[in-house]
Amino acid sequence: MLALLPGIAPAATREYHLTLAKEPVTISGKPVTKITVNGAIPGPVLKFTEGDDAIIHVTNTMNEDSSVHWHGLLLPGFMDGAPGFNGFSGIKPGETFTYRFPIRQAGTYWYHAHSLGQEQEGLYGGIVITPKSGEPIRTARDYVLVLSDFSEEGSDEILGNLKKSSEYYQYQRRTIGDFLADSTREGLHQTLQTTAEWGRMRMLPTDLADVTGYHFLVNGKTNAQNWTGLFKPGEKLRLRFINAAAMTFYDLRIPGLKMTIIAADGQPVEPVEVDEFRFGTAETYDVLVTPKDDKAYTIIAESLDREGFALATLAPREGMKGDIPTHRPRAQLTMADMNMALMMEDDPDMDMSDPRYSESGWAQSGAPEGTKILRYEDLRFLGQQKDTRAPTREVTVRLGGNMDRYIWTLDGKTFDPENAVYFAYGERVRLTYINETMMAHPIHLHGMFVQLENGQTDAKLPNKHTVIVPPGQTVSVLLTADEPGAWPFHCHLLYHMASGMMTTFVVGEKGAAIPKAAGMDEASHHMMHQGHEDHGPGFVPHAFTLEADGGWDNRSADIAAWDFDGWAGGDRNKLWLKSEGEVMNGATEQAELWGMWSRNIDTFWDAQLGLRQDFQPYRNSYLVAGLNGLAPYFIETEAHGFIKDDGGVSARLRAEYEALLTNRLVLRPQIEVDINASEDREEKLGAGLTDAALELQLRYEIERSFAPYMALRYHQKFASTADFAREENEPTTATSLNLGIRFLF
Ligand SMILES: [Cu+2]
Repeated sequence: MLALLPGIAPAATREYHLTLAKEPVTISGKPVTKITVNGAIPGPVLKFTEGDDAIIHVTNTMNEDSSVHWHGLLLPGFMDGAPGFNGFSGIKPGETFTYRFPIRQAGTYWYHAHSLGQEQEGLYGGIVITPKSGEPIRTARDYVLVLSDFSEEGSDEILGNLKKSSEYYQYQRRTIGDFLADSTREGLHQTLQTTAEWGRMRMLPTDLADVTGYHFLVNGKTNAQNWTGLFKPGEKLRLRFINAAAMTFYDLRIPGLKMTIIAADGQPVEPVEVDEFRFGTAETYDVLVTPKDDKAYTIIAESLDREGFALATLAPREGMKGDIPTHRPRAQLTMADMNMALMMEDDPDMDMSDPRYSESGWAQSGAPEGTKILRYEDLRFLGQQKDTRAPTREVTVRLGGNMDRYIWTLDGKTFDPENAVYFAYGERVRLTYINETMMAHPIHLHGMFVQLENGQTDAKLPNKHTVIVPPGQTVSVLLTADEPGAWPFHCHLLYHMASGMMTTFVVGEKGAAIPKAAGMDEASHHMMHQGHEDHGPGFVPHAFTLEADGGWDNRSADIAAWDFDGWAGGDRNKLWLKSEGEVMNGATEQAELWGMWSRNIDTFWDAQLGLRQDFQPYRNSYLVAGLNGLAPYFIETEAHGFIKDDGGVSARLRAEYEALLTNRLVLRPQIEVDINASEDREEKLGAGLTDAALELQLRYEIERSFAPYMALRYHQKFASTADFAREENEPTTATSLNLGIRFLF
């Protein structure tokens, strides 16, 4: 009977088999080993009809644990596919896991790995669900466009590099030249003031993307391979855009075509006509277009940092190509993008009437005047929201980060499976996201939609599974907590999540009291402790620099020197190793080795405790305690106190600054000062300031990991330390010029 009614499909069982494998692919031209789903990147588009029973068998042929998460789908927690949550512990090597869940919704969604960096490696694909009563909008053709960012580097390598330096991939930072250009344009005073403002906050105005070097793909195809969707002029097409990129925001447009947005994050919205929309990582948009001319139209998705395009074509015939765009200017963040509350805390006398506080740089897409760009405020739910209750409770989530260490936090904390936010079943809650960082974060909640408070009336608030929170801004959403389970809540930028920007939302069972953190019930405790080890990186992050050089001093002695410095360990606890020394005319003049335990105590600071062993000029052991971190104005600072084995007390301060002449040519002044509490006859050191060393290093970063440099060094002994030297007929000052190589590994 049902089958006879046009457009109504009977409930059915839809079964899919997905095979996950590691194999060589040559997407960018260079063969690299990546993860495929059924032999391809992306995996197949899974199609369902609302009301179907989905059965998806996922076979993991890789030699590491894996998982598939169904992004945006309403389903039982155990089927959500995030290891460590709801008792799901991932899919072991060689195993097949069968996901079974009823399809309770319609729209465009996607799936991806929720294990380490496997999503970036290729484990993603689209999901299209037809409404039970058929598509209400008839279109001649229906295309799925999965946008992604493909890297030849492995995801572990990318995360490792970001941990070494958050600027590892950034070659568009502000240089001395930019500063001079701004000074000429805006005046030195204002430019200095702006630069000082950024420096005090220890933030960069060019921080649009953490990772570069991507090839942007549409349905797995590069721009040269040009994915093409065919049409006959005058036909209405539905384009289902899925942003499956690991780290990329796009500005998306199709010059010559108006786009009518009919769904956001799979959920229907009242049609809104735009020329362009900003496309956050993990979001989806369904748009209608009606190309009228017999020509090729280019679909242009330009990455926010203007590093590249994901391009595709709509054409009446295969093999056609539309106009290829040139890059728009890169947006530059302004002080208006900074978190005002934080800034006021920092400087209560700040003049807020300054025009520099009013125009967001992040919002600038560089589109020509008159372009209609989708704003979140334009989104209106199609129909009426069922739950329009006012929230009875507010939960604030602060989005934080530390670019110096590449740690990302929610409420100041990195992911801890012991921590969760608890909700009673059916509770209506306002979630307020306060972005205290200079990056936009696409905040995603599993298992439930939130209603974005975008200024529309309660019944018209759009449903979202992923909400972009722009730099320095506050965004609020409403949540009806009606899906019991332990749901991941995280930033959908892959390396932000991997660096801590995740927590758990626990929704209690119907009729149960709101679970409390202290008295967490056994079930959710069990839910949260299954296999959470999956969330750490699969390697030990580390960053070591070795500078080794040789040269001549002012008495034409041959000098060689080394400086080895770095750490291995987690975000909180690190093992820090240091060694420096100097060889003059073949004899070791100075050599020391430090080993310290380093513990993060504040956003920008580590406390350190350990031992220092000197081998030359005197063999001595010291107990070391001190601080290491980033002071305001980006001054890398170290302060250590020493207690020698004979009880003598001394201290050393070191500060350095990096000025960019260009993005690869770096000038680094450095100062080091030694202080002794009392005279030390054995080491020929006086009390007070004993010596100071100044160094000016100019290096060229061919790569971050390999940089030749030139260093001019000046060393001076002071007061009675200088007297000791004079007694021994030794010089009290020394100057040297050295050439060397700096390695970062
Ligand atoms: Cu983020």
